[in-house]
Order: sequence, then structure tokens, then C-alpha cells
Amino acid sequence: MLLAQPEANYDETKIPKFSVPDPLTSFSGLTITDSLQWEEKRKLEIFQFFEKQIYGKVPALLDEYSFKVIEQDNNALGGKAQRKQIAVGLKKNGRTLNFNILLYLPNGHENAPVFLGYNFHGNHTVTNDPNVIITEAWNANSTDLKISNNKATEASRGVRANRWPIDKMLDKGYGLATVYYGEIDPDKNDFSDGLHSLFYDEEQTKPKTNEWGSIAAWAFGLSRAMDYLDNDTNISNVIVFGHSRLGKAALWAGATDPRFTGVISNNSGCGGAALSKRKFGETIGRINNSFPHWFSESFKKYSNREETLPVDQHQLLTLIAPRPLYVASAIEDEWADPKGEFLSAQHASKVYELYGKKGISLTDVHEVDRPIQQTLAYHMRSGKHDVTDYDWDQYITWAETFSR
Ligand code: GTR
Repeated sequence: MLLAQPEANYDETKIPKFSVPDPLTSFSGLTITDSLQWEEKRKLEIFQFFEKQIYGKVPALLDEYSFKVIEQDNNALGGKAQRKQIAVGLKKNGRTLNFNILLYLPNGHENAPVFLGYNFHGNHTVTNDPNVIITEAWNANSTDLKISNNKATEASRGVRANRWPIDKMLDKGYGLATVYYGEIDPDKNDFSDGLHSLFYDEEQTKPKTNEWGSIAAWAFGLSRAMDYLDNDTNISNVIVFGHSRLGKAALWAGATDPRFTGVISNNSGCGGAALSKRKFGETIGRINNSFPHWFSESFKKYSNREETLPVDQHQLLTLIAPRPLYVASAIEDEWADPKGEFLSAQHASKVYELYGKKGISLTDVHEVDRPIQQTLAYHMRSGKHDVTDYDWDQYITWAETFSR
């Protein structure tokens, strides 16, 4: 049901008064002073809060999973790369879900680091490579991207290549792994299909109150892709990347799976990197209204009641510490509250500091197109909600120093 929502606020002077919950004070009031205490006394309670109240718990383990390389070319993209397409099969309660990983590894670089990121419309949309398999899964229609009847076709090959500078990654010695997120869980308010449905008891039609929404299912899918990548001996480490709703999923994947050696949140906004309590642009009420399937059912009690939340999104970022984390915003992406993303990175940094790592200090400012690259990095790009070459140039430079 769509509830009427207060108008979105874009005025800094109208932000409610709030305090940012201190990552280093436990729910019972204990002050955390070192990384050991953080891990033993604080990290878990924050994690459990996000798991039960925000993204939702994964209900059970899979019964089985399998990988099969279904296509391989050691001389792809004009000889620059090895291309593999891997079919992953997930089984639970006698039901199966399949998804494909598209993987490019740079030729001439043994043991390469890889960026893993979901794409929005199918693996074949990230490149003009004619050999990439076209997804059969449900797809959101888009006139611009040439997708109609909820099905991808040859017409949409390469339509999102602008967001994936694969040549640049390969030239720098990085690989790319990508998966169409709709193969894990179609992005619609319908729990009858996708990953959730594998786990249902008889007669169950949707996850239980504290169980996973779509973001947690997408994060789970990233971990299953990681199961394969982790065992590929040509890969040294995997940095998980995501834009917007898929940035939210990348952050939750980073928080739940320590095998990701780095995490990149590109314009992830509300329910991602941005502080919720500012209620700037998209709010919890609005996101739960427009996308009732993204979060756990239990998150709905915070709709338009952000002040009652005992945590905020900077604490999601602290769950990734001390691993490298890059939060990126775009100045015109007001819906995602770029300033709220910056503040979140600042307030998460004290946990990085417990480990002797640097983040964004409270005296740093977010100048446009002046990245601050530390273990916890941040940039405010000029322009709109998007993934651009500028963003990738920064991620690659940062990964060279912090996550190789
Ligand atoms: C918007 C949504 C945002 C963001 C975005 C996207 O409609 O309100 O939270 O996720 O979609 O994924 O592009």
C-alpha cells in the first residue's frame, strides 16, 4: 500500500536536530577504546541490529551449490582478456536458482585483483562483446536501454558499456566479474520468485518479519559469486562494487562477507551510505513505500520515525573496517543525500582509526572533484547520479594503493 509521504526535503536549514549514534559507545553505554574491544563487544551488536531490523536475516544455509564454466575464450576483447562465463546453481528444498557470472581477466597479469559488481540489465549490456550470453531473466523495461516485454534481446547489447570501462581495468591489471542482479531476485514487489522462494516452507509466500528483503538476497548472491572467484587461482582478491540500489547491496555484502578485500559504494544513498536521520532527499518512509521488498519487513517500523533508530548508516560502514572502503557521491544527486554520505564516511572513520588506518577526518571537507583517498576513501564528483569514467579512475587509483 502506498502511504502519503511528507515532501522530500532538500533544504539544509530544515534538517531535524539529531545526534549521530557513536560507533564506540555500546547500546548499554560501554565505551570502546581498542580494536579488540570493538570486535568483542560492539561490532556484533551493530551487525545484529542491521541484520534483524534493516536488511533481514538469511533464513538458512543452501542445501547445495554448483559452478560450471559454460563458455571460455582465452583471447577475448582483441586478445586482452580471458573471458569466462560461469553458471552457478543454488539448491534448497529441491528448488534451484541459476545465475551467470561474466568474468574478464587481464592477459599477461597472473593473479589479478577483480572488481565484482552487479549490473542492472544483463551481462550483455556491460560490453559490446558479441559472445556474452543474453539473460533470460525478467528485466525492467526501458526505452533508452532498448528493453521491452520485460526481456533482454540483442538490441540491448552494450547499452551500459559506458558504466564499465573494461579496457581501462584490464590495462591496469584488474579483472571484472559481473552478474545481472535480476537473476538473483527480480526487482519487483513480488516474493513469489527469485532467491527467497527457494527457502520457503510449504504454504509460505514471503519471508518472515526479520528475514531478508531483496537487498540482502542480492548481497547473498554476491557472496555466492565470491565462492567461485575465491577458488579461481588466477584471482588474487575481490573488491565488491555497486551503484545506487546495488551500492546498498555491495555495502551489505561487504559487511556480511569478510572475503571481500575492498568495498565501493557508488551513490548508494538512503539505506546505503547516507545517514538516515538527516531525512534529506529519499527517506526511510519513501524507500519503504516505493520499494517495499528491498528491506526486511521489520524496517518498516522506522518509516518516518528515523529519530527512533538506535543506529545510523555510518555504522554499516564500520562493519567493513579495517578493510578498504570507498564511498562516492555526486553533487547533483540530491535524492541520495551526498552530504549525508560524506558525514557517514566521517563518522565511520573512528573505527578505522582503532586499527591504525586512516579515513575521513572530522575536519576534512568535501570539495567537488577532490577525492580524499585513505583506507576509507571519499569523493564528491561533479554531475548526476551515475557511474562515470571519473569514478572508475578514482577507484582504480585507490585500489592500487589500498587493496592490491
Ligand atoms: C531510486 C531509489 C534509490 C536508488 C535508485 C537506483 O529510485 O529511490 O534508492 O536506489 O533508485 O537504484 O538507481
